[in-house]
Amino acid sequence: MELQARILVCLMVLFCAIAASDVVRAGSIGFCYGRNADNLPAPQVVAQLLQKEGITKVRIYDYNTSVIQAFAGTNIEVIITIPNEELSNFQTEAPADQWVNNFVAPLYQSVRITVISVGVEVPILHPDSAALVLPAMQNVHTGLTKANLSDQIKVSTAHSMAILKTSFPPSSSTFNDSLATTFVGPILDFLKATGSFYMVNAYPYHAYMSESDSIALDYALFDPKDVVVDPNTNLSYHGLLMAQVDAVYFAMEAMGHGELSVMVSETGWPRAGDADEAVANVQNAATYNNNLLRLVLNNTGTPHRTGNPLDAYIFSIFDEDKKPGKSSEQHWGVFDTTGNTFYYLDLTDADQGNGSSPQSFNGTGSTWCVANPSASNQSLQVGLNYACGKGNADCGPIQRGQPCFIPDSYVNHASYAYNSYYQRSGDNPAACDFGGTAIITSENPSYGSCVFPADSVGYLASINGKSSSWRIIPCNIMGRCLFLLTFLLSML
Ligand SMILES: *[C@@H]1O[C@H](CO)[C@@H](O)[C@H](O)[C@H]1NC(C)=O
Ligand SMILES: *[C@@H]1O[C@H](CO)[C@@H](O)[C@H](O)[C@H]1NC(C)=O
Ligand SMILES: *[C@@H]1O[C@H](CO)[C@@H](O)[C@H](O)[C@H]1NC(C)=O
Ligand SMILES: *[C@@H]1O[C@H](CO)[C@@H](O)[C@H](O)[C@H]1NC(C)=O
Ligand SMILES: *[C@@H]1O[C@H](CO)[C@@H](O)[C@H](O)[C@H]1NC(C)=O
Ligand SMILES: *[C@@H]1O[C@H](CO)[C@@H](O)[C@H](O)[C@H]1NC(C)=O
Ligand SMILES: *[C@@H]1O[C@H](CO)[C@@H](O)[C@H](O)[C@H]1NC(C)=O
Ligand SMILES: CC(=O)N[C@H]1CO[C@H](CO)[C@@H](O)[C@@H]1O
Repeated sequence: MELQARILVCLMVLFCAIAASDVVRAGSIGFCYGRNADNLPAPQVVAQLLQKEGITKVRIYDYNTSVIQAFAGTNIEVIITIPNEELSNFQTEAPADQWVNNFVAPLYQSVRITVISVGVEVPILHPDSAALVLPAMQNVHTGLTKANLSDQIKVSTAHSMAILKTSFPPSSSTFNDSLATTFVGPILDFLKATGSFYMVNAYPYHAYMSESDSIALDYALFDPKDVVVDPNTNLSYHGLLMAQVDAVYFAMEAMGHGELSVMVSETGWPRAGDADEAVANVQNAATYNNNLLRLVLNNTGTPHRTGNPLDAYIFSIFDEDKKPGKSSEQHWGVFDTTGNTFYYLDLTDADQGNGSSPQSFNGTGSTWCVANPSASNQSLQVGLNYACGKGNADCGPIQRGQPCFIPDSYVNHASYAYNSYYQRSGDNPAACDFGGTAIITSENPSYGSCVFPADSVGYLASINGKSSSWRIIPCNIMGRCLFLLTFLLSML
């Protein structure tokens, strides 16, 4: 081949790689982290759990510092919330600026905060506060703009499906008349002007429970055999959730806002309930959430917006024993408090939307050695004693008052000490054992100002090559590139 031709082919390959990584964005899955419970693991442990599972998005319902800080130094994107009761504190610019400057901006240096949800389902849950939502959104956005953070952090607010007057057929859906022009319209204008998106909490479970005579359970659970056709558009819906999301799209279009995207900020299925909630069971929860994962990660969008990646957050990481209401309300959890799922859940590619994976975190190929969170305290104490004693690990940062002392737990302190020992041994895997209480990870365990040292090239990376972050390039893009390449080669 001529040199020029070779260069051309190389450029072509490069172009295809870049095009693929730019164009392709599959839908992504996040998890809601409800904490209305008295038995949950520490936020730090939860952050480790999500990283271990390859979950890169989380939504919390307040702006609790210690919870947010637990995600520092991870690749997990965090949606934080200004709770409904606090909207009145954000009605003028000064306090919103202050909140952004004193709270959001410092945390943003180490935590990937991506969205601030200003209130949750306000017009339905607290109709009297509806007028507080937009001013608070505007003031927070203004504060972010002044702090140069408005590109990185979007402001939105989550609505329930109850804000729609009708939702079927999706194509005839509209917003509640009494809220449409006064409440929804100005918010949609704001979302458009600020490059944000619409958040909807959509629950086929609730729809089914209130209309079980007209909604088939299989349809609510995404059974492909159960198809519902919108008579106006002839679009086929395999799954009620997709019809709900399209209902929101159509309602927004009716308001002149066809350009906005919808994020499913909550969905899921309870795994247990009262006697009259028999469909709240493990099998249905597993079916719903696995189908949801598959559909969202498959990048098929909704029938009305095919190819428009749909991001969805599964409610919830854990059961919440303090949540009021029927028994189902306390059983939305996917993970038990030891970090195991209650049922099989296929989280493979859960991080696909971002193109990064736990193995490729930060792209450096570094590895760290940390304590296994399921090891007993007693055995961690033994390992800790060895590492900090004979092992000569650097245990200064885990002393009281030092950056890695908090969280004050065996698992955290052992992690730091184990990693120090492991790094000093030159990433020798044999040095990450400690009686089986240690594990090698490619996820940087650093948080806040607690930095876990690492070498630039790790052992795991070099043995299994998992350090690169190539994502799967879907056939259509790959096919297009192969075609171009073949075409190019045929010209040589
Ligand atoms: C923040 O969350 C942590 C962990 O759930 C909890 O212990 C603490 O009380 C919370 N702080 C506030 C101010 O709510
Ligand atoms: C925001 O960016 C502008 C222009 O780059 C700069 O002058 C200003 O100091 C920045 N403000 C803050 C709070 O970082
Ligand atoms: C519309 O919203 C108003 C105010 O929140 C509420 O009173 C009314 O019941 C809603 N209408 C429908 C049809 O949901
Ligand atoms: C839907 O399908 C029916 C039957 O095939 C057809 O008559 C009708 O024109 C179609 N409507 C649209 C909007 O495509
Ligand atoms: C993804 O979508 C395509 C097209 O609808 C379908 O053929 C394929 O089976 C889906 N894959 C998965 C894993 O669901
Ligand atoms: C990746 O991790 C290494 C090792 O901890 C660190 O030095 C580097 O700054 C990190 N890079 C990014 C982009 O976070
Ligand atoms: C282990 O120690 C931590 C504090 O480091 C404590 O919170 C936890 O309850 C202990 N676990 C057991 C099983 O004793
Ligand atoms: C789609 C998506 O969320 N992409 C993000 C993945 O993570 C990188 C940083 O690692 C962000 O820049 C992308 O926006």
